Amino acid sequence: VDIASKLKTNPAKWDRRTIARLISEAEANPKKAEVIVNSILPFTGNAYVIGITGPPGCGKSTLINKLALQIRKKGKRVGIIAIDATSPFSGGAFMGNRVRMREASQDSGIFIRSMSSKGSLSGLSLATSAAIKILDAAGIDCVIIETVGAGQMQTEIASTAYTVVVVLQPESGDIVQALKAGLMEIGDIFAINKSDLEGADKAVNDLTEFLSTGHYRGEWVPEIVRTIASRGKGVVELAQSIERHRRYLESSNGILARKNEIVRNEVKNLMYYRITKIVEKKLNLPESQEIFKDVVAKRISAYDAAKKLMGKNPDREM
Ligand SMILES: Nc1nc2c(ncn2[C@@H]2O[C@H](COP(=O)(O)OP(=O)(O)OP(=O)(O)O)[C@@H](O)[C@H]2O)c(=O)[nH]1
Ligand SMILES: [Mg+2]
Repeated sequence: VDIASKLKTNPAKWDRRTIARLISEAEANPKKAEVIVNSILPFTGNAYVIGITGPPGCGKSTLINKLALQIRKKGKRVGIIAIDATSPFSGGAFMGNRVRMREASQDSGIFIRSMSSKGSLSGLSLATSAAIKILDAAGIDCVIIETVGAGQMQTEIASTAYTVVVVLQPESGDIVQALKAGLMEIGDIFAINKSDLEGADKAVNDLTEFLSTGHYRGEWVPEIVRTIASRGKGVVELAQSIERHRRYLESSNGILARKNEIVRNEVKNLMYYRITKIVEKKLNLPESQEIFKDVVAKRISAYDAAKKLMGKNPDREM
């Protein structure tokens, strides 16, 4: 199967069905993901990856919809991956994202895809990295990833994207929440969305004050942009800010540092995945059942059992 040539493309004609199918295959089966990624590797590395994160309901999808259309005006192709953090608490994120991005979904130069974060250790699924590469190899210039920045693990977007936009709304407590979720440290740009609502000035002031204490990574001083996503206000400024950050990274060594961080994170996730598989296999070995009985009977401790099992190689698949 020459996936690469199918995907790699006569730029005039990009095959959405192939992209969609490859992402589905990568999502369903890590072995397939490996085959796909390995075959398209030479064609990757050109797309610029932007992460958009923030608390639930702050307007991320609405903003991405407008941002994607703005980037399209420069003639670039845009891929959007909305990570659906389906949890018992937020059932409807998937539908919400779709509805807010309707305009963008009608643009022939924009490809939108939702992916589940279910079953991942880290919030972003293993398949997300594969999906980014598939879009990249298909000739997409810019990939935007939407993640909900709520839990502690959600800062992984910082190890996935080149530019991270943290979206906040001028609600009392939003900045405090963002602080707790570790979002303040990862934002290259802060969008105070819903600036039509009361409290926007205060939010900007609070944020400016917080940032003046130097709580950000690297030398780049995060920029603050006011937006009203629902009316498309501030979107040009946001796109310009992203472009400034990109130029900053490219003119410093920042871009290489980020690429290293991203690769490290990806390899780490793949290692965890493999180790998890091995642990599961070991737990199912017949000898393991005997070892569990030994622990129940207090002949050995759980610590000893774990050590014993670590030493056993169920097969050579590792
Ligand atoms: N007043 C106001 N409402 C907005 C603005 N931007 C978005 N909204 C509304 O806020 C609600 C949530 O918007 P979404 O774009 O779905 O927010 P989200 O952050 O993607 O939400 P989740 O993906 O569920 O976390 C919707 O009802 C939007 O219409 C804005 O600038 N001003
Ligand atoms: Mg959304």
